[in-house]
Amino acid sequence: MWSTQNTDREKLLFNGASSNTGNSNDEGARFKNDNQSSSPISQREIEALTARTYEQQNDYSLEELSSKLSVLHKINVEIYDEVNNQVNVIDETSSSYTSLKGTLTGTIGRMLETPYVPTFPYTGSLRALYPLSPTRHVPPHIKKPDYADDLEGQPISEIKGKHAAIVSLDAEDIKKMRTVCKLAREVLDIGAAAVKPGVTTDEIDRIVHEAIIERNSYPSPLNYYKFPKSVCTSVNEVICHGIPDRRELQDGDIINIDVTLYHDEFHGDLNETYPVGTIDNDSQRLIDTSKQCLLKAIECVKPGFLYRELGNVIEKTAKSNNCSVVRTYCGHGVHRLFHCVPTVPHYSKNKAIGLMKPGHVFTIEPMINLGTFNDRTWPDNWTAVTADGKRSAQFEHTLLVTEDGVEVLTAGIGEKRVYP
Ligand SMILES: [Co+2]
Repeated sequence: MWSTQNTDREKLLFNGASSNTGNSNDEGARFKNDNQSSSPISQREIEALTARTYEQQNDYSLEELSSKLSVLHKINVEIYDEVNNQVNVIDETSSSYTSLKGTLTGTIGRMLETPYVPTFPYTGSLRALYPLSPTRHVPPHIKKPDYADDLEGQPISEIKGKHAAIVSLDAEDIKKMRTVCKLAREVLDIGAAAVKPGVTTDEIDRIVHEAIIERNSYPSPLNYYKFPKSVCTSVNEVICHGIPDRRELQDGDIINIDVTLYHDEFHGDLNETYPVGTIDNDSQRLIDTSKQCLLKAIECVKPGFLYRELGNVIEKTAKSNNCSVVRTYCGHGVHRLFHCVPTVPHYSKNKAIGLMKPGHVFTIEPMINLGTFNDRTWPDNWTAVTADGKRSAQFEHTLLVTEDGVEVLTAGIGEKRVYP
């Protein structure tokens, strides 16, 4: 699930700490929240809240901030308490309008970063539902990859090794890959069991996160280039990299859950797409086709096969089912690094480099669309959606090239594990 485009992750997000505007005539003005009604919040209220935060964060009046805070309370009492505690630590005598406003604006900004932007040309009917839940805790005994505590979430080892050759793992490394991939499969199955109408994607994130921690592992997506959650949940027209949020799954949705975890220095990566309740025929055809695309590609894997040939097999399968193949996101090497060489495009006539050799470990993860192959990215800088708003589905396995074929390291119960 890595982009072939070298996108600079622009600073779209609001940095709450920089607020220093506003006049300070209202010396001593004190925030009061006397509207703590527990009436349900409307989507319109959320939209008003998040839109303004995104575009005009520095122009709030104190009254506006107060009313926002009361909305926050309705959304999430836990977040509200966090904000309110910050307000309360400002000393009465020293709390100028400016500092109070700065605190409120900054905190609300952080709570609502990665916003829903009403002016953005959304391609389908799906919208993010913010604010996200607070960042989940990783206990100190869990061994983390290098980006986990980096301010920008940069995987330094990956960036350094960007142009390295494809490595062949030795017997000891392969043993560790088998272990981490088995754990990743267990976690995906646990996450999948929670899929039903009414469950939020954030709840799936919680379940996946806790299952990973229980297995003494780190959730690889968490803080990877600042990704805010522990798993990717991609619903309907989302191709990949969907961020778990407060939206409830609806009967008729499809959802892809992409789990990667890090255990004993290695990453294991897999994903699957699931129906939510009863889905329409086109959605079922899409899911079946993407799974078939992955299986047809796996059948090809053996020493001497060219990585670039996989795309021909996948695109032929997709086209024969009247579907298209996403070009922006590719499979990838995975072992000590989350994403590394080889790059594995899923479309035909690609120019990927490399020949398969025993000990290579990589993913195949075709993203298949009902309509156009073109993609767009939401203003959160992560969520990739289809350009026409039609649905997309995906399946992924982590694979080991053996002496005469392939071992599917992330195979599930009842799935073929060793080829030929
Ligand atoms: Co992947």
